Amino acid sequence: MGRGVFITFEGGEGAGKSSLIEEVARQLASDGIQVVKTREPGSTHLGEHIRTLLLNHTSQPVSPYAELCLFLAARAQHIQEVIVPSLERRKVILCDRYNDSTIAYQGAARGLGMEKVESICEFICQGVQPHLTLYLDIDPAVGLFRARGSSPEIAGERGYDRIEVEGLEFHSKIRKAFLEIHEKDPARVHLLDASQKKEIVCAEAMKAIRLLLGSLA
Ligand code: Z5A
Repeated sequence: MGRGVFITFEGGEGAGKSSLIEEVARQLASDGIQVVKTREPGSTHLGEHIRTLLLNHTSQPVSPYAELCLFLAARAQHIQEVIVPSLERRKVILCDRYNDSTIAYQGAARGLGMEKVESICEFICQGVQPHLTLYLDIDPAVGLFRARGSSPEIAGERGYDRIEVEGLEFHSKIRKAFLEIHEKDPARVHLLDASQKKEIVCAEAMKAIRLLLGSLA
């Protein structure tokens, strides 16, 4: 590997990204591979502040354009502080959400336009794109149930964050958008059936990752 490797994990809420990243990191580390686990929004001082602002359910309404700018500000800082230095140190970066989330959530579900948001993401990222994206595909009703054990329709009364609180229709738009992203670029975006048992999802993820690492060796 000349430089590091950048792998992103995408999917709707409760798809199992965080659990999968933990297990993939554990398996790669036991092979002696140096791994960096990171997430968006967050993982920098600025990014964690932005995360609090964005996901705080009690704050004032946020315009979809302001929301987009905040996610991208967190990303720009994350790229400069974490991703680029980790690539230079030849690490394998496992990143929970990146551009595809912005295209699906802000572009499709918030209605700002997938193509427009994609081109803004390209501008912000200055060529820093994942080598591989593992998209965990799941029926949103199943994902939401896993994440919170209840339907989104009653979530507002129970203190979920601003995005979690959105209804099933919103989360269905997100799944449709992720599927479109996968269909547009199947070489980068590898689809995993996230309704399967954790061990099976992880075995399929590791297969794709090992294939990538082998091709870059
Ligand atoms: N967002 C955005 O709008 N625009 C952007 O540009 C970016 C993000 C970058 C971040 O929230 C929010 O920001 C997110 C998108 C938006 N909002 N939503 N929704 P976050 O990081 O706090 O939330 P999340 O990414 O959605 O995480 P999550 O809900 O925790 O989902 P997950 O990481 O995919 O799932 P998990 O925590 O691994 O698993 C959830 C539960 O399911 C847990 O109990 C597991 O044990 C269980 N699980 C996991 N896998 C399985 C399998 N295979 N079978 C059975 N049960 C399982």
